[in-house]
Amino acid sequence: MALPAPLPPLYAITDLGAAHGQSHAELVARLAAAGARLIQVREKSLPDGSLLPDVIASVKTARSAGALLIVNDRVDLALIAGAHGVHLGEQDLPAEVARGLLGENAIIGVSTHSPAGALAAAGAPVDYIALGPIYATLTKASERPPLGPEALAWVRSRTSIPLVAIGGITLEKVAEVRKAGADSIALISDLYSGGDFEGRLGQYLQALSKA
Ligand code: 3NM
Repeated sequence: MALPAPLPPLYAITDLGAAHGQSHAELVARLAAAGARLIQVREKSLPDGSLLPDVIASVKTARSAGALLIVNDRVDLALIAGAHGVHLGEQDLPAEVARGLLGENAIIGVSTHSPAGALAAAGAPVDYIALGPIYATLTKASERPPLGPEALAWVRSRTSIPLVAIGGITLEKVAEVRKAGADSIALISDLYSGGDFEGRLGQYLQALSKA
């Protein structure tokens, strides 16, 4: 497992909806230049064949900028592109299977949606566990109620595995989720919604350096 310790405190996720015609790779380049060291390419719509060249370019860009590039859901694309790792949702391949395909050096993360689920996932061959939604989010259509930072704290007190907080995180919540035990915070809407995501990312890095 090739996850740096500690996990970079900011986990930036690409969103083509916010990209105004840019590719994932262009977003990755801008996120990395602004200081992101852990970046996920998240693409829920495009078919594999269309996405592949963009993932390959994203990996190349991230590598040359010294950032880690994680592919959401698609283990095959991560493997072909030589990504640093993959982030698995509940409907994706099991972590054991992804580990078998990607090897010991790959970074494998999983989404979990309850404190008990997060704790159970800590027994799988994964490098980090994402828990969410911590707060209400419009980015991911789901019936799930927000778990609150106390869910993070519950998991933190029971396992030392790196924890990523996701869902509805804003700049104002940084101190709270860090205090609850999040090693890293994953961001989509609050990064892009104001239009100047590089500036926003800088604000996050500054807030995280103190929290
Ligand atoms: N996964 P935003 S919440 C992609 O609960 C994703 O697992 C979640 O986006 C989970 O920062 C979420 O805009 C959306 O809330 C995160």
